[in-house]
Amino acid sequence: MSRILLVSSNLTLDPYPVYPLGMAVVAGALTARGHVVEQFDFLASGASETAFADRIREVRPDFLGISMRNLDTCDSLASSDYPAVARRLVEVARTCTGAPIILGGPAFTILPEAILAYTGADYGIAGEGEGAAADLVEALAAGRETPRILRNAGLAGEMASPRYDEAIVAFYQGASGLLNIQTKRGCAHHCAYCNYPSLEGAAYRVRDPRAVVDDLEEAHARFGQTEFFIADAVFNDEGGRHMEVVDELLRRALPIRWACYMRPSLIREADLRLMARAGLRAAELGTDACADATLRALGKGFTFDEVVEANEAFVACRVPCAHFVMFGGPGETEATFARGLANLERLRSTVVFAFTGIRIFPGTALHTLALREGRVGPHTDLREPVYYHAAGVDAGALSGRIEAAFRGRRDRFFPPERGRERMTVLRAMGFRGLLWDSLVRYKEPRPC
Ligand code: B12
Repeated sequence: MSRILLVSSNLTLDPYPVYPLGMAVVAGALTARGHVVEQFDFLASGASETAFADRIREVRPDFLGISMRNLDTCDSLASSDYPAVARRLVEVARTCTGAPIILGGPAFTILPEAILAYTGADYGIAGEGEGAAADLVEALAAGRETPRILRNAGLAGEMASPRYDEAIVAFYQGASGLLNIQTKRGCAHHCAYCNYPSLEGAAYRVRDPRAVVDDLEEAHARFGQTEFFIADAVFNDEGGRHMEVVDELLRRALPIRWACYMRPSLIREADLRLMARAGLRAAELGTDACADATLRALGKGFTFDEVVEANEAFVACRVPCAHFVMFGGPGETEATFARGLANLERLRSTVVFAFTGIRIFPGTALHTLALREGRVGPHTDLREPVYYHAAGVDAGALSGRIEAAFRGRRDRFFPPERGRERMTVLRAMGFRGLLWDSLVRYKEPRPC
């Protein structure tokens, strides 16, 4: 049995502070293997290095695990460097403990070698942390030789339940009002820019819906939590397994509400009505591009007509939805751009968040394209964000035209900075949760 201190290094406030679910899940798994686990959230501590050092001295861990969620905000118009935060935490930790430092989390998984070298930590687990974290600490405690980077290609057993930490929950209840949960892992789609399949696997693996709802029920009973985000890469899978979670929620009739990510295709109104009855409060749609040609270039596998259809289904059920779109990616031309802006006008009673350029992640089709087009070389350090901007469209001019098209609309956000400002104002006014959903208003009440 080892003493382990897990630390969430995530300081991102956009679009709101997000409960450190990865850390909670690893804590759950390590505890289930008999280890003593404490959790520390750097953001909740007010980013206090002193509080961090004090906690290390108090816990006196045998191992220190640092969870790294974000590399940056994936916004080509802003700059942020979160690995620098992890690197600083490693430096501080070295002054007060000799415990081996283990990294994990999606940001680490995307660039394991570069991040391990940059931060100066001892070990890292790329991929899912449940079994791998326990295997690593047990191997090290037994004095066994272990590679510095472990690549966990997939879980053999059940995904662990998160071990929500009471003090950390209290912080996020105040900061965002949301807790999160996963019902499944994996993404079976092949979007050109996306790294989800390499983070979670390319096939869906579902949790037992009863276990998922047990977790929600427990969080409600322990903390009075009523608002959740389902952090699945895509909640609506083609096989319909998400409806098993919905059925279980309906059966238990918990007084909770939830939001999730959805793919804007194959969204049936009847299913949406059931979801709404089961507590669906809003959905974020991975629309990604606004014209059929750019949707095709991103490998999305649906057309803009299907996006409009999905949007109408949300309107019919009076469930707010938001579309996230990126301009200036592969295949963007003057014609697709004009078509894209016109297409957005077809989306009523919804919110649109627009970005320009697409961050290039290793191992994606976009990376292959960028290599072929000579935009990056085989040795380009992708820790420094590199954005793909379509050749032949002037990124600056594009931004100006999106801004002009969105001017005066409170339900359209560009540049992303504008959304941040508006959300900050809403938070200061006391609103909690997703916030953008408060911008969608329907004249009639929900039909379900
Ligand atoms: C759901 C989600 C969101 C939701 C979150 C809602 C909520 N309330 O939870 C929303 C829409 C708000 C969101 C926002 C953002 N997101 Co997001 N999000 C995700 C998504 C799909 C799932 C994250 C999740 O919770 N997974 C479930 C947990 C259990 O998994 P996990 O954290 O990976 O943890 C596992 C392992 O990593 C590992 N592990 C984790 N910690 C540790 C620690 C140790 C020591 C060890 C050994 C292992 C380990 O074990 C865990 C269990 O297996 C991921 C993509 C993905 N498929 O992973 C992107 C992702 C995390 N997001 C990303 C980004 C960039 C953002 C934003 C900055 C975007 C923006 N501009 O707004 C913001 C930042 C929000 C914030 N404040 O941090 C990036 C981060 C990497 C990067 N590129 O920088 C990802 C990976 C997507 C991507 N395109 O690359 N996001």
